[in-house]
Amino acid sequence: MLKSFNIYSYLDIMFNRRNFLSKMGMLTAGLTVHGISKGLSQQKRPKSKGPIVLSTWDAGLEANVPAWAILEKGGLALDAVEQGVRHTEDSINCCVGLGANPDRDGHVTLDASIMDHNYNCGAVAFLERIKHPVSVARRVMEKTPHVMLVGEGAQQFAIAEGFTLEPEKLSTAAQAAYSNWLQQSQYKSPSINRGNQHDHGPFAPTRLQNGEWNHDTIGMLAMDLHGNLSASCTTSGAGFKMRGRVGDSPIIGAGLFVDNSVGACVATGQGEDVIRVAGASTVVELIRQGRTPQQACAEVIQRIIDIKKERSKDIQVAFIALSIQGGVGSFAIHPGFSFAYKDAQRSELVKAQSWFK
Ligand code: SD4
Repeated sequence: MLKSFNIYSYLDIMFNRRNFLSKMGMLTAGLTVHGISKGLSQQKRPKSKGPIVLSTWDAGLEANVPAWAILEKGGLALDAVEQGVRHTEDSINCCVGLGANPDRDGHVTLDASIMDHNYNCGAVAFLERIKHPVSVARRVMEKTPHVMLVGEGAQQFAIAEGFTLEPEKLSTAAQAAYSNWLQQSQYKSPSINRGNQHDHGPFAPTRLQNGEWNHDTIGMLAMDLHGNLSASCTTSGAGFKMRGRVGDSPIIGAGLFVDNSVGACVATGQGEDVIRVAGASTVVELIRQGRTPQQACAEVIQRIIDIKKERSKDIQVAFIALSIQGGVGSFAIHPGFSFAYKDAQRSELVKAQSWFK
């Protein structure tokens, strides 16, 4: 359940506790640049603050559960972020997995990515009829010399790896939404008005007929007991998008990025505007320069607003970030974005700060 508490105080408690460590991180990064330090791999890391898992939107609360089951047993962050978002890929919702809304030609096309603590990464885009794109992304990472496979080739690879080719059939909810959309059949990029109709911000959750929360793209960040970070992201992208459209989610450095010496970030919202600023990697680079995760997310959102100017009112973008010291941050353009946080003490939905109030 959403707890009513002040995001400033919540994040400040976390940041103040970790500010000292993050300054130390800045110092060692500087030394590394000048070749004086022993190198990051040999440096003594602060004791791990893990396990921690956080994920985007309200549905992240449920996705964190299977992720946590792995983390609390001392499992790998990589396994946690894969299993966590698979839970969302299995559910029927507007925006993740085969039950999601189709493109404007009526086909569900999926994008996903995953990255571990050793700069290993894998992604799939424009993938059809495969239930767990995040797991295909992991196979791309582990079994090919490549980082990304798309479309037919990604599907062929998935089948060769033993994934089932599912029938092409829209979920009941997606069929209804698509029929509704076809009445107008006007292509528009995802609009803030969609969410505002439900008073919950753009790309935002509404209740499905069965009472479950609907939601958007799921992105997940985890730190395991060993202090290693991983990230995952999976989505059907923008509902009723142009056929062939790929967003930020499968693009390493835009939708997701992990640098285990610094931190990790994942993005949600209008992918085109995340790609423009190399969103997730820019957030991580700012953390490297000494910003807290919160400051880094806010700064990249500000950059998007500076680029989009007036048009910022029509788009939503949000970032969540986790530093290697265990600091957490999030910032969105518009209100309505929440992320789900879990560690050994707490499991809660946190309302992100936003540029527009
Ligand atoms: C995309 N970033 O395809 C995804 C969509 C999303 O919240 O995250 N929506 O652009």
